[in-house]
Amino acid sequence: QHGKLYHKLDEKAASDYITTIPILAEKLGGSPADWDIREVGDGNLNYVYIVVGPRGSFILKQALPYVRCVGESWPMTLERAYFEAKALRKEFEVAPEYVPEVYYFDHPMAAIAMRYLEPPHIILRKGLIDGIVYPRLAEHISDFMSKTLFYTSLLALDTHRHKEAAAQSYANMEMCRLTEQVIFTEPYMEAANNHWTSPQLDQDARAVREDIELKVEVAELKAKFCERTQALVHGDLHTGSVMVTETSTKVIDPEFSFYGPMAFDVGAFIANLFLAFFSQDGHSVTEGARDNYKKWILQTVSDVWSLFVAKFKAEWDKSWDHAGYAYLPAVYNTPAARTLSQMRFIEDLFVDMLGFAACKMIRRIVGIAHVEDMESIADAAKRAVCERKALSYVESLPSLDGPA
Ligand code: ADP
Ligand code: SR1
Ligand code: MG
Ligand code: MG
Ligand code: MG
Repeated sequence: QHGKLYHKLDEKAASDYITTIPILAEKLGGSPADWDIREVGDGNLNYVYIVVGPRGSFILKQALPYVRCVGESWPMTLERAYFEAKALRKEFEVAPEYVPEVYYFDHPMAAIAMRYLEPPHIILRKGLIDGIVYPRLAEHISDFMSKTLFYTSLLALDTHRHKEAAAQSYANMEMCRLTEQVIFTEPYMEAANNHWTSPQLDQDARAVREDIELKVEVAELKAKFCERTQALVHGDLHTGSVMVTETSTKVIDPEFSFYGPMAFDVGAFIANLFLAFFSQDGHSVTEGARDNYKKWILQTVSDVWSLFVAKFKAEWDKSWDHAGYAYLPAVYNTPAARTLSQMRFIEDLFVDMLGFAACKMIRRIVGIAHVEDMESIADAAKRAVCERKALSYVESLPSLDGPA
């Protein structure tokens, strides 16, 4: 493509850069003096510019050769932008309603131009902190997950296409390695990156490091994360990777995408809903003011799972006679065989989903990267109470029954 060799953008450099890419300049219309460019990145890793011109707009996202929230001391591959663009395109192919369209990808610049999800779209996590109900969220996100996971798996693909796609995704190993480190390893040892609300949670963090049964389960989940090439997973599907309005749901930021266990995505999303739930008492202005909202979050957890199962099975039912190679129609040729196959598949997914959800909750309380749901509770004592409840709830997983 047209990009020069890598150079880091800022607002001015982004404007100069866009003038060299005709399809982007044309999308904006006018001339550089008419363009409004603003850096709005609030994620942990990258720079994100909103670019608006007289005719149109887009988002320009650029990876840096390091982890933004840590700095240059933690180098990180620019290739993450390539995997993000590739995953966005695949997700857009199978679930276009839920994904911003990619307009342009510049590999050497590690830069992606994509649809600007215009206001009133906001990051779901912020909406959850503000107590906003999203009536279509469970339906939409379960649709996104069922389609992206089903259509990239061996339930839909033949062995060659599945292996080829999986092999290509293996190269996103630096991002997978980061996840291994910050989700499956560091929270269970003394690590300089770890932090928690201290001194309130000192004992709780120690208990996590010393819980042998927990650590053995986490090792098993880590092995599944590293070894299971089941489907193209988003890889970072928390509530900061979803933008919403009352009627629209869009999934962004799949830079961690790889062929991994389907349960990793479902577990990530549900874990972040639980974190939102447990943070509510910290945001409640008067006691009980968020009680109805808490009920809605728990209902959404339950709906996400049950709608995901229903939608995933529906895709599978449509495909039996031109199925992927996992369950060939000649072998699974009776309703009984098909029903049992689906039941076993979903049971396995459920157990792994809860396990991954547990890991995701723990890492957000005692690991390197916390969530705004909790961090925005200014009173440390109040925050610690919310975080402790979330950590204790993890022990009652595996079961999706909401907290008493
Ligand atoms: P990171 O990889 O650093 O987490 P994200 O892709 O999550 O970056 O983007 C960071 C922020 O930029 C998001 O929280 C959101 O506010 C904004 N953003 C990203 N993509 C879009 C988009 N397509 N439309 C509107 N805003 C976006
Ligand atoms: C350095 S850890 C940064 C975290 O932010 C990303 O969004 C992922 O969740 C990653 O684990
Ligand atoms: Mg992000
Ligand atoms: Mg990201
Ligand atoms: Mg997480």
